[in-house]
Amino acid sequence: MPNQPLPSGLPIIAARAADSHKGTFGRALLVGGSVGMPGSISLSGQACLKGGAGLVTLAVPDAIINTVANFEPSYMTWALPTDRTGRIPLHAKARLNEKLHSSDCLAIGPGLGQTRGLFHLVSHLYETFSKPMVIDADGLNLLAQRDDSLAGHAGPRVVTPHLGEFRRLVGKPHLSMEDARDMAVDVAGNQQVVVVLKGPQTLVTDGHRHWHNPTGNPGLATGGTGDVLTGLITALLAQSLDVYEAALLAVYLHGLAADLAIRETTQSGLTASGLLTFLEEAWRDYE
Ligand code: NPW
Ligand code: AMP
Ligand code: MG
Repeated sequence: MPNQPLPSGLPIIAARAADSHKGTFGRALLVGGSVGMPGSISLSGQACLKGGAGLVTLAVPDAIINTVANFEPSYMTWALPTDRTGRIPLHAKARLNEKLHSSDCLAIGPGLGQTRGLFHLVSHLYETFSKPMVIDADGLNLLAQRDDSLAGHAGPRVVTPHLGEFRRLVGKPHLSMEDARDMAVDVAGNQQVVVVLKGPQTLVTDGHRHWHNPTGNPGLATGGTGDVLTGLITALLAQSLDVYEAALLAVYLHGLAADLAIRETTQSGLTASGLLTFLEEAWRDYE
């Protein structure tokens, strides 16, 4: 709740040094968006900026790049070198690799859509990108189509399913939230990933530790709030928090922003873009 003491166990972000510059706070690359869902990845990008990342680039399909760029001037946009099936043409692989090389962390999935080509892209990045990576939304739906959905990754990973996405990931369409919470701890431990199982009192677990988030409210039950969370986690990864700490603090701040927001907007009136505007106040409470 707002104006209450911070719970113990939250990671601390050090105050910015006077000689810091944008490179100090990391370069984040976020991949997503599609025709019909340009807003999702923009919400993630804006949250990533408000989460404090130094430089944010959104990699989006050519068809929506101008729309996405027009939403927010502070991030950069880059045309994802995919063909019409979502596959990366051979000649474009080097360009993508260069982009990945210059990024400190990666997020993939919000509004991405699901094609065979995108399945290959998500699998490839999951299996080869050695730096921290967040997988959300359609990124998770695509991973769920692999033989062993979360196995075989190349670096630190945060996955952020809601219950529907978690059911797909584990192949259990009727799993209850209670059973999903138990299973999320096992999955995190076995696959060495951080699982953020979203919902009321979102669970964050790495299999050894777990956190039941005290902030947040049903005002968050509206399209795009999960995309905001993805951007926030990515921002904290860019600032070198480890995957568990980044997920935990992002989930806490995201819920706190919602608690602060509904004092003005009401729960019914809260939107994902409205939520973004309360992230500043959440930071102020945290600091
Ligand atoms: P039901 O039927 O509602 O009871 P999907 P998605 C079930 C993009 N977006 N929370 C649910 O059950 C995302 O980034 C774009 C939620 C339903 O069967 C994705 O790329 C926006 N669902 C894409 O849309 C704003 C729960 O799961 C299914 C649940 C699809 O993402 C919106 C829904 O999951 C959105 O963010 C729970 N706790 N428990 C934009 N502005 O561009 C069970 N379900 O089909 O993956 O749909 O989450 O909307
Ligand atoms: P997504 O479904 O991916 O858009 O994510 C929804 C976000 O809103 C997650 O951070 C959820 O934890 C949060 N959320 C949704 N419903 C509730 C609720 N009833 N109470 C608290 N948080 C919620
Ligand atoms: Mg979502």
